[in-house]
Parts: sequence; structure tokens; C-alpha cells
Amino acid sequence: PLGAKGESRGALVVFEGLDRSGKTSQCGRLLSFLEELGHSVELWRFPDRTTSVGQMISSYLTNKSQLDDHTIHLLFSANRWEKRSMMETKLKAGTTLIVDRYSYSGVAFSSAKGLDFEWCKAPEIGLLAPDLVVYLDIPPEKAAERGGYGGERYEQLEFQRKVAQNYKLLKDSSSWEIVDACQALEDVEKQVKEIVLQHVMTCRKGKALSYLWS
Ligand code: DGP
Ligand code: NA
Ligand code: NA
Repeated sequence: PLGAKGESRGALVVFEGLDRSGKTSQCGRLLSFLEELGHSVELWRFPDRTTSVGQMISSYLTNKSQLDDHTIHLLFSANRWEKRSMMETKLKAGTTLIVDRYSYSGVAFSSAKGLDFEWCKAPEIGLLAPDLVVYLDIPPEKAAERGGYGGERYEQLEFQRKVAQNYKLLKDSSSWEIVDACQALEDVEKQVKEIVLQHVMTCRKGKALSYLWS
């Protein structure tokens, strides 16, 4: 079957970090870079606000609706599950996916509200594990200084401090690379490109897909 061990495939590259850490800009720059090199590559993001589940999430984030903390947690997870099979198909067809936020946001943000850490991890079990997590590291205070937050539900300094603490608990996996996001945009970009290219090559050589939480 396609994608069995030894088969060439695309890489699953996830970007994580606090709000205003620069993920969205870096994802865009990386996309252009890989495209120019001739790679098959797509940019994805979670939450994906275009689906019906995504619209419920968007309405919650913009304070247009209220939901129980557990309920919204499961919706964020469902939003990843509804994309899982398409994700696998793309990777096996050789397309590299650059993903702006994933299950780590799920755990870091929800447990910042006081939900149990392991309970938060559970619904993510069985989703595809990223080949690489690029963590854009920025102190919450610095992120807050960057032109201010947009006013969505989680964009407050005290909350982001808790999120940063939770990311630290998730960070120990061997697939994480920590990049200092306080550097100039171009320096972050250069570092990101080097790290990602290595992983794209490893996946081309037939690294097997794995599943969370590995
Ligand atoms: P973004 O579109 O990347 O700005 O993300 C929207 C907000 O939602 C941001 O504050 C991070 C948060 N977020 C992203 N994914 C999840 C998730 O799975 N669970 C929770 N609770 N929050 C998330
Ligand atoms: Na945001
Ligand atoms: Na973002």
C-alpha cells in the first residue's frame, strides 16, 4: 500500500506558539520557499473555520457564542478529526503539509482554563503525529507588545502566560525544534527553512507515519 514503510511521502510540519508569535507569517514564507524548490506543498491551519464545526469555533472565539470549556475543547479536536483522512491522503501522495497550530494548541489552551491535562490529550489520540513541530518561542510579554492582540477570546496576557507554561509540558518530544521568535523575521525564516528541509528529505526517504501521542 501507498505510504508503507519505505515509501516516499510528504512531511507533516506543525507550527506552534503563543498568539502573535509570528506563526502565520513564517508559514507563508516557508510555503513560498518550498514551492520555489519544486516541492508539492500546502498550507493548512487549525482551527479550520470553513467547516460547520469550524464556524461554531469561530463564533466562540469572537465571543458571539458561549460554550462549556469541555464542549469547545472537543469541537477543536473534532475539527482536526474531520481533516484527518484528507491529511493522510495528501501526505501519502507526496504533499508536504505546513500546519498552523495542531493538537498541542488544543492541550495548551484548554488546560490553561484549568481542564485536566491528560483529559485534554485524550481526544487527540490517533491523529497523525507531526514529523516536526516548530515552536516559535517568545515571552508572553513580548508577544503582547507586538501591535497588540486582536481581541479574540484567548488574546490576553495572563491567559497567554498559562498557555506558555503548558507548552513547556508538551515540549519534551524528540520532534520539537524550538526557534527564538524574538529574532528578526528574516533570521527566524532562515532557521526554519534549514530545519524543515531536513525533515522533508527524511520523509521522502520513506520515514513511516506515526500517531499521537508519540
Ligand atoms: P488562530 O486562528 O491560530 O489565531 O487560533 C485561534 C485561537 O484559538 C488562538 O487563540 C489559539 C486558539 N486555539 C487554537 N487551537 C485550539 C484548540 O485546539 N483548543 C483551544 N482551546 N484553543 C485553540
Ligand atoms: Na489568534
Ligand atoms: Na495564527
